[in-house]
Amino acid sequence: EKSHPIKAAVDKVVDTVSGRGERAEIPGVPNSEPPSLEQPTEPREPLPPKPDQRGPDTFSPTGQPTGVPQDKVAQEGAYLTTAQGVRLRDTDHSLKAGPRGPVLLQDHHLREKVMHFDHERIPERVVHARGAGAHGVFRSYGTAANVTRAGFLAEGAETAVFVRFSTVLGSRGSADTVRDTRGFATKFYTGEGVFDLVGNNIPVFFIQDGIKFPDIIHAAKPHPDREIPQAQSAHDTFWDFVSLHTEATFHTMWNMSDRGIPRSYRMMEGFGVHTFRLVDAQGKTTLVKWHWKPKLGVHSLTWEEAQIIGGVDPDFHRRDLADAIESGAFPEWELGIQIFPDTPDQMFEGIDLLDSTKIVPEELASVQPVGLLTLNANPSNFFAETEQVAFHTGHLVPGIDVTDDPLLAARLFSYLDTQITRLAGPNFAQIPINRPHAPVNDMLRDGFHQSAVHRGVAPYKPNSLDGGCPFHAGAAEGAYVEVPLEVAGRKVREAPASYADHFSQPRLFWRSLSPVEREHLVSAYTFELSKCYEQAVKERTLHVLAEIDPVLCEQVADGLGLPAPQPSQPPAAHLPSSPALSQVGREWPVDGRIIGIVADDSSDLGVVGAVRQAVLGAGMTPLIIAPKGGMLGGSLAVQRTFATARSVEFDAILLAGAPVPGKDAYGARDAKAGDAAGAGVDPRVALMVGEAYRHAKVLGGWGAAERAFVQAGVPASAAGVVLGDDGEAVLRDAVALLARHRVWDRFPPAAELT
Ligand code: HDD
Repeated sequence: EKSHPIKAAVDKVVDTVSGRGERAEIPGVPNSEPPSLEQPTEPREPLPPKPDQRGPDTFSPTGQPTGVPQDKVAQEGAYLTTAQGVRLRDTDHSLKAGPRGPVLLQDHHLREKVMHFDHERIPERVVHARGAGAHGVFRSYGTAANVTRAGFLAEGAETAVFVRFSTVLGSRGSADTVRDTRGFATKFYTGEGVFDLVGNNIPVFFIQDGIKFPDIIHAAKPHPDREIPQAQSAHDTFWDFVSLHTEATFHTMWNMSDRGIPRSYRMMEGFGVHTFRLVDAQGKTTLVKWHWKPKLGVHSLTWEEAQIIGGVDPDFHRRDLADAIESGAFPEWELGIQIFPDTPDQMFEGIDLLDSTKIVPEELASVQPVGLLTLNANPSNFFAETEQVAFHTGHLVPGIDVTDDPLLAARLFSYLDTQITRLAGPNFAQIPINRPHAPVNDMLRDGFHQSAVHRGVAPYKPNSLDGGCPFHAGAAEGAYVEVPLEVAGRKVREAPASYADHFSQPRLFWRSLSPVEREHLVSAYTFELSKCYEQAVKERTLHVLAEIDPVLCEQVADGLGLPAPQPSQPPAAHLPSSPALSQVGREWPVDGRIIGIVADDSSDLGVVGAVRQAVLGAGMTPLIIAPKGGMLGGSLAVQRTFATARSVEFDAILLAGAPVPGKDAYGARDAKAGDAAGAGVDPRVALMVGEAYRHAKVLGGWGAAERAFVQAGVPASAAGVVLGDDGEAVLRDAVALLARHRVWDRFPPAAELT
């Protein structure tokens, strides 16, 4: 009987995978018996566990590990087994009464397999559901040792860390490049217990009091009736809330600025937002704000680019982080602190340090570096690590304490509480990624998912039956001791008078941005409000903008086709600015940037190869883009084809000539003959170059590239278009421009914004 070609192919794969005929006979199971899969499949080598992925050790009252083999959590031995460790012979067929008969209820393997699958999902985080994580190390400079006794900030201390970056609003499967705040949460596995710094890439928050958190999130999440839009603030309920609740103005402004659409997690600042209290060995206290400063600088996408990526590569930030780490371009941030005296009023230069909607400009209190974070390993398993990691603002170590910021107070409750639902019980600290790297000897017992095997009979204090163990530690033994502050006050539901100022810092921000950043801000407000249906919401937001700056308000009003309202009082004449708030105008390392090199058979492949090497030599990633896959000219590997490449993937694009239309390009045969050579440029290359031009990216080329640019509508004389005869010289000039991220001079902003 002649076998169908597809069946023959499947049988071949099955034979290869199962190693049919090469294995010893299983006792009592003749190999010849149908059905066809008589042999166990050949499993791959189990992955070695990471050193920090140990299962929970438990400690006896004397502090000795109990020796329970907790590493035996999964993937031991070569054979497929049930969850009970029983080896399986077949996992592809249910147990049936005959090949076409009914499935038998006694099929315990079927029931176990499907039961477990049915329960594979856990609730996503109520906010920050979409994220990406990485392991790393934090090396302390010791410069904070005079203000805190935290051991991990002592000179030369090295601490393992896990960082999770996230968006706030979207669901777990939403796109990375939406306009949103980004989470920047760091777990330090210190020798004195876990310290979590649960921050964002924006230094202020929407609300001053945590009791408003459900309100802002309900307003910003998709509408409850249709559950749209996903991962967006561009809708009525968000703007309804923030225009009525004007303490959100400053955070909203950061979101509308380029900070809301980062180029990469590697190119974002991070902020602890609240003021924290540090304590030194003598008990002296200091107030601080935490800052993460990226070594690669702060860079953003353009809004059109961000939207295109949302469709073309929704995993853009996740991929970027993992690729960079895998290629050895380890992202780094310096941790810094702004230091303020711990005065009774907890104010600094007139700024209320307990108000998380305010910054302290860096010009008033410089950020002092205290250590270096390096992310150097990707997670081995997304669910086990990135999904199950549980951060908490109350995970503090000796030397770090909280302040009375009412926003922080709610967080100190919320982060523990939410894990009970998300991780289904109180024992989430035993999940490997959450385990401290310090010995644990608590008196917490039992509960869902308890995996520690505790010893002793007296999980209470005082006790005599376990010899009084475990013992209390004093400060000398590294105990966490709260700062003994005086607390007094009337019991009221009120905010202090200083919290009423909602506009002075938005004004400072507007004044501190460069003209091109102001233009982006205007466009973002205009875009978002144009997406709202309610006229009253748009008009109310314009009133808020009028309080910030008349030009901002007029420009947005113009875009909406509405009149610009007047501010409630005339704008102050001389307002300060904070140059540190602007993210453009400086030069930064180009490590890990992606350079697309477009080439075809007509290109000089020797030059292309040399440019490719030079890109690698500069610590960047070259991707060759050609009409089809495989090898170009038999020697140069192609990474992207005209069909799979899109401009948004590249930080700069170089043309090695003028690629003619590939035969698979729609409309290729109709492409207009461009010039005397009689060849138009491939429409996909034209789209790529045109987009990169609009997104203010560096473009370069040699050979016939100029013709391709002109045919793509890109003026060859435009700023940031580098042309020449020598490919390597073109690359050098392009890299010099890339150090400034984008060629903003290409599109000078309107005179009103300068
Ligand atoms: Fe929050 C998650 C950051 C205010 C309640 N928050 C969460 C994460 C980050 C932040 C980065 C994700 C952590 C991770 O990757 O697992 N949140 C902030 C910052 C805030 C802030 C910087 C203000 C300064 N958060 C805030 C308030 C509340 C919460 C006021 C509640 C009253 N946040 C939560 C939460 C989450 C969370 C519901 C969801 C998942 C989780 O905690 O573990 O508890």
